[in-house]
Amino acid sequence: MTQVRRARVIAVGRNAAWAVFGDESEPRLVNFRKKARHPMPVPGDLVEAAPQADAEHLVVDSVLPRTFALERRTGGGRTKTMAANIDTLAIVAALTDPPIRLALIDRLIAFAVLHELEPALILTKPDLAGEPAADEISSIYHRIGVPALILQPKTGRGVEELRALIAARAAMLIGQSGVGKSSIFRALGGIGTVGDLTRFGRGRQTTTSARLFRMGDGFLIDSPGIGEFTLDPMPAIELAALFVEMREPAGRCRFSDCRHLSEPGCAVHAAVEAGTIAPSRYASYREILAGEAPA
Ligand SMILES: Nc1nc2c(ncn2[C@@H]2O[C@H](COP(=O)(O)OP(=O)(O)O)[C@@H](O)[C@H]2O)c(=O)[nH]1
Ligand SMILES: [Mg+2]
Ligand SMILES: [Zn+2]
Repeated sequence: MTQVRRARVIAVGRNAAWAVFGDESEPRLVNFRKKARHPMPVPGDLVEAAPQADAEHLVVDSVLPRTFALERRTGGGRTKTMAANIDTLAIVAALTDPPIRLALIDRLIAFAVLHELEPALILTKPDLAGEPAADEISSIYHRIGVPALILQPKTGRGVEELRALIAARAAMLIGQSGVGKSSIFRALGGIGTVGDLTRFGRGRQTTTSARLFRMGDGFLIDSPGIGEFTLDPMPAIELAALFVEMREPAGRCRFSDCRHLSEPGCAVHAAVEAGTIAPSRYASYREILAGEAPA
C-alpha cells in the first residue's frame, strides 16, 4: 500500500481505529495524527488513509463527508456521535428480561422516520416470554408497516430473515443493554473483538464504542446499550406526522391545530377507541408530546 486509499471504519480507540480497505477482508489499524483537523472517526465512516513516513503504519488523512451521523446526548448536555452513514435502524428489544419498553421502541421509530432511516424491530427472548407475547407485540408493528422479526440467536431462529432484511443496507443495532444486540451481531457473523487498540494504537481501548461488520454490499453496526433515548421537543403536528398511523386520521380532526389529546372531534382519539391505533402507540405519542422522561 503506497498511496492514499479509502477504508471503512469498524471500531475506534482513542488514537487509532480499525478499518477495512477496499475488497480486503481483514481490518488494518489506522492511526490518527496528533493534531488532526478531521472529526473523530466513528464506525461507518469512510476515511482516507496513507502510509506514515516510516511506511509501516497507516495514518488517517481525512474523514469523508457523512450522509448521516447518529448523535446522542450524553450526561452533561454533550453529544456523542455513535455511528455514521447508516440508513437502517434495527431496533432490538427483548420481549422480557429486561422488561419490554414500548415507549422506547416508539421513540426510536419516530427518530428513524424523522431522519428518513428505515426502522426495523427485532424482538428477542421469545423462549422466555412465550409465543402469544411475541405475536402480540410484533403485530402492533406489522400493522404500521415496520418489519418486526422474532429472533433467538442461540437457536438461529429469525437470523436468516434478518440477514435478508438488512442485505445491502447500512444498519445499526440499537436498544437497551442486555436485549441481545451482540448475540445477534455474532449470530450474523460479526466478530466481537477486532484486536487490541491498547497495544497498537497508543491509546486506551474503548470498550463502549460501536463495532461494524461488513455484510456483502452493506454493513451492520453493534452498539453499546442505550439507557434512554429522547427526541427533541417538537409541536404536535410534527410529532403526529412521525407516527405514521396517525397521519390520515389527523387530517380529519375538527380543529386543524388539534394536538390529539382531549379535543372534541379528534379523529385520532376516535381511531384509538375504535382499535385502529394501538393504545400503546398513542400512549407513547402523548408521553413524547408531554416531554415526559422516557419510561
Ligand atoms: N433466553 C434467551 N437469551 C438471550 C436471547 N438473546 C440474547 N440472550 C441472552 O441475553 C444476554 C444479553 O445478550 P447480549 O447479546 O450481550 O445483549 P446486548 O447487551 O444487547 O449486546 C446474554 O446472556 C444472551 O445469551 C434469546 O433470544 N433468548
Ligand atoms: Mg452488547
Ligand atoms: Zn386530533
